[in-house]
Amino acid sequence: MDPARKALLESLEGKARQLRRHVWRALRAGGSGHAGGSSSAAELLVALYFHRLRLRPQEPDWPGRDRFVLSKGHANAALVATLVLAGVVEESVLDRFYGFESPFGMHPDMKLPGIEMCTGALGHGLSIGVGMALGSRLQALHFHTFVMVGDGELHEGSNWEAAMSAAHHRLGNLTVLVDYNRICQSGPLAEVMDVAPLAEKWRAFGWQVVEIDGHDLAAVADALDAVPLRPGCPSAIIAHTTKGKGVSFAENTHLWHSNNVDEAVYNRALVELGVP
Ligand SMILES: Cc1ncc(C[n+]2csc(CCOP(=O)(O)OP(=O)(O)O)c2C)c(N)n1
Repeated sequence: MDPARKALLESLEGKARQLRRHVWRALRAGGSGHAGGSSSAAELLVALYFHRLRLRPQEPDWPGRDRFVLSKGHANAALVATLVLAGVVEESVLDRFYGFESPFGMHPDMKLPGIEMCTGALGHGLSIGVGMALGSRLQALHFHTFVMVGDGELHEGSNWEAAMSAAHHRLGNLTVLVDYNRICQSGPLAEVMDVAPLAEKWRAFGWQVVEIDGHDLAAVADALDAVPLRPGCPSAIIAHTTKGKGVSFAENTHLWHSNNVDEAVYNRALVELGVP
């Protein structure tokens, strides 16, 4: 492998590990939180922020920056952990998760620098992303918009209205990342309400699709490098992931969609994530 690529992947791997440690630290501070969907998104987020997005960490409002909307807003701990790693947000905010008057709560809050949109009511981020992508075109700013959605979130019909309009407007500057961990809040999607076949659905809505292992950083970086997958066409990266990835007792179960985290649980998680 090209040495520069190898160095990039090693650096991203370290950041993904650190991101997960930050997430659990925040959850410990808040006493609870969404470990499952925060952990499944770790590699997607670090590859996005430290490989693909054009950002100026010291100038978070730079008009030409690429936009990222975390539509599955309950994974905010992972987004804020990423912004801490990027130097956009102070690390001390991690210890104020759910704190009184803290800008760091369960869902993204634009009071924090680097947060593009307040989300959390599922099903809205992709419509917002369509608006941003249209705005980029109308203002000739040439930025790319990325939106991350959960697979359970795709139960919301508004996603499919947004998908239809993105294809209609030929938004080649819009990419959706689907965190396809196959588990929603109340159980496996196959039992609750399946979204499969997912790639076919996005294609039917006029999107160009690539499917990857969402924990394989090389695959994630390659997919991000490849978008737009076709000019004039919105892109969907369907990332197969594991809910709760990295901490065995939280993996592959809806019980860790959101759960309480006390000192003992936190210490068990840290043993698996590696103490820094
Ligand atoms: C409109 C709306 N309905 C319900 C909820 C409650 N809720 C929060 S997370 C979640 C499940 C989301 O599942 P998924 O998208 O698969 O999340 P992930 O596994 O990626 O964490 C639900 C129903 C919400 N936030 N918004």
